[in-house]
Amino acid sequence: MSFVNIIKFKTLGDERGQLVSLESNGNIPFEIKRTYYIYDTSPGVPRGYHAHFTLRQTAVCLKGSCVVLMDNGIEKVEVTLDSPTKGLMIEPMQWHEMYDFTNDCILMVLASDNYDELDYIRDYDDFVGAVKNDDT
Ligand code: T46
Repeated sequence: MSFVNIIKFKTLGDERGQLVSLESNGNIPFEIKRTYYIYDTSPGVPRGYHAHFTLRQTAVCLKGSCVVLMDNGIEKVEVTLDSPTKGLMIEPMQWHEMYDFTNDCILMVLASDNYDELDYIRDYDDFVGAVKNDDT
């Protein structure tokens, strides 16, 4: 059993097409305070390379696909996001790297708080040190 949590969203489809509804404290397990999306990514250029101290996020690939490497300081898991019905939980103290974006990829992220650069751990050694300190 991996530490990675992927939420499968129910689709409300009919003959007109598909619809997915995302609700704070419903199928998204926190109050959504911010939404951002990543698109028009440069070929071969990875993103992320950080963890957050307190932020909770759900990443949904609305179009195309990308790969997210999730790392809790002990275990690393690669997750392919390739469906608007799949939400990857990025919890506090989970290092993440995003890569292999297809040209058409639109990666939407729902976040539990406003943007705050002080919530980022951008140095991998600092991250591993913080994970070890959490255990003691
Ligand atoms: C994350 C992954 C999945 C803002 O001003 N406001 C925002 O809400 C965000 C998300 C970013 N920014 C600024 C900060 C940087 O100057 O936009 C620039 C690009 O952000 P960053 O280099 O952090 O982008 P990614 O793709 O490496 O990481 C982003 C999120 O920042 C991060 O929280 O978990 O996506």
